[in-house]
Amino acid sequence: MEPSEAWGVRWEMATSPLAKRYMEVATDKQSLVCLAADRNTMAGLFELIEAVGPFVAALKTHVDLVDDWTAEAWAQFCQSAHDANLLIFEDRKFADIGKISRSQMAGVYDIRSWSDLVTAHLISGPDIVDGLQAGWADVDRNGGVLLLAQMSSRGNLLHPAYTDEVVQKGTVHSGVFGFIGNGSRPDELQHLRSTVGEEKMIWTPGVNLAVGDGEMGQRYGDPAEAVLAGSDCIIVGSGIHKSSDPVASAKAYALASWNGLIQRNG
Ligand code: 5BU
Repeated sequence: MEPSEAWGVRWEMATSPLAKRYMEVATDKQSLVCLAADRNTMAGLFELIEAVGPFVAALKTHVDLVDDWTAEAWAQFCQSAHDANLLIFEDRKFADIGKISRSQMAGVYDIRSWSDLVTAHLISGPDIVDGLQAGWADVDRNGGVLLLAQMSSRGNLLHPAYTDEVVQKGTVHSGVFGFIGNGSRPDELQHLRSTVGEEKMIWTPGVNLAVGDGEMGQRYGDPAEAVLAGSDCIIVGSGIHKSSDPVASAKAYALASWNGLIQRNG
């Protein structure tokens, strides 16, 4: 199937080359799954990406939770992600003023040099997006920002009026790739999609085939329902990396997400 057929209006309206790249890979693999690779050792990460890389469309990292992190091992890990044709998304949740966020793209982890996407809160104002874009520009790379419009965790403070303002400011900024939405609540997602419009991506954590409450306030909704409600990518962590059979789980999430997309555009 061609991406234009699978994605319909989202493909037509997308202006971001990164979004088009993601939709192409997702169509090739018939998977709208972003793997949240939350393992604490480099060996665990390598094992995971080698097993499930073919069944996911993007890789989400938390570079600062790895116990035995080294720059060399990380570069190799990023190479494995490229080999599997994955965009690399560092879920850093930047929140500082623009110039400091720019500097935080460098530092020990040098996020600007290997990430294609990063998350940011808009709590400090819209200049954070320019700061992050300047970070990529400093190393002659392009990237996209996913703004947290909603979160999946219980009791979070991203209230509807805040969400609407994030969307208002984010939809008009070319450095914004899209928004993080709450995958656990299809009604919230539907509202988010109606305010975002058709151009920008909405990616959603808080999805699991076992719907309900997760650890420490995490909430889970059904992956296909999230896509039907307007999500373009389901972010799945423990549903895959803690599964007794990560490959079978990755395939199951891929199938659910792909069916959701076909149904959405059907
Ligand atoms: P899980 O194991 O599928 O619950 O992992 C979810 C991942 O998504 C994890 O890496 C979180 O940091 C990330 N996440 C989230 O769960 N909820 C949010 O609102 C945001 C990110 Br933003």
